[in-house]
Amino acid sequence: MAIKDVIVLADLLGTNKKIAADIRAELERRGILATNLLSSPGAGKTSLLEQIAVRLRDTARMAVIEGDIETERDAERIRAKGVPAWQITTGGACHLEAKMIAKVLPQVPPDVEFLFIENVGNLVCPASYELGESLRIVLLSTPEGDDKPKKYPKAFTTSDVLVLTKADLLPHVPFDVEKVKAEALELNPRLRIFVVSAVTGQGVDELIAFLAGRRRELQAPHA
Ligand SMILES: Nc1nc2c(ncn2[C@@H]2O[C@H](COP(=O)(O)OP(=O)(O)O)[C@@H](O)[C@H]2O)c(=O)[nH]1
Ligand SMILES: [Mg+2]
Repeated sequence: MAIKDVIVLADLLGTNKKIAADIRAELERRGILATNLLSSPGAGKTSLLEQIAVRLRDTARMAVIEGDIETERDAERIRAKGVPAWQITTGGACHLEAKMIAKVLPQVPPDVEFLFIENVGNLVCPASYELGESLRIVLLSTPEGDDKPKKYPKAFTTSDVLVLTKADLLPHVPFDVEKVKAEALELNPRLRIFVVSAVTGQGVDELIAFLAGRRRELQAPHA
């Protein structure tokens, strides 16, 4: 990369970081836990959000911002579960940026408690762009293979939570859960790891309990 390109990229990331910091401060002040979901396409982000929606919607206010290159499809899936959702289409960009979130935020009702942001499916560039989230979740599905954390380290080193999805397929695919856990923790020892299935519902309640705990921490006075 030429030096001028490096400077432009550093500038872009710096501006993004500032906007993200403002969003984070505002959302945390309002007691909203914002979670950014990263994964390759098809790892099960929307399916997990659908599972969370049917469990949370009667007891808590949740909302979803969907990111995709094209189509309103994921937002429609979430709305079909009775949860408000806004679709951002990037028209080609491989990740969401904080300024895109800032545009949607005025539409998010003030009493929302959990705001989920589903990033564009991609394990690479979304890792470099903060969106103002308080929590970052990286998802890895069992059919993708157990070698991915070391191959795409930034998505794992910048996340707080690793969700291993499609656990119901474990009998059918070669995927060593213990190896993935060990390699992911080697990259990032503070990762919390959950094993879930959107088909059987395995692990979803545990993940929701963790998210609820993180939201309570947001509201607790800082020590
Ligand atoms: N067997 C199985 N399939 C799943 C699971 N979660 C998602 N899928 C399927 O994987 C495909 C992609 O899921 P989707 O949620 O759209 O992934 P996204 O692109 O990450 O949002 C769909 O065909 C889902 O039905 C799961 O836990 N088990
Ligand atoms: Mg999706």
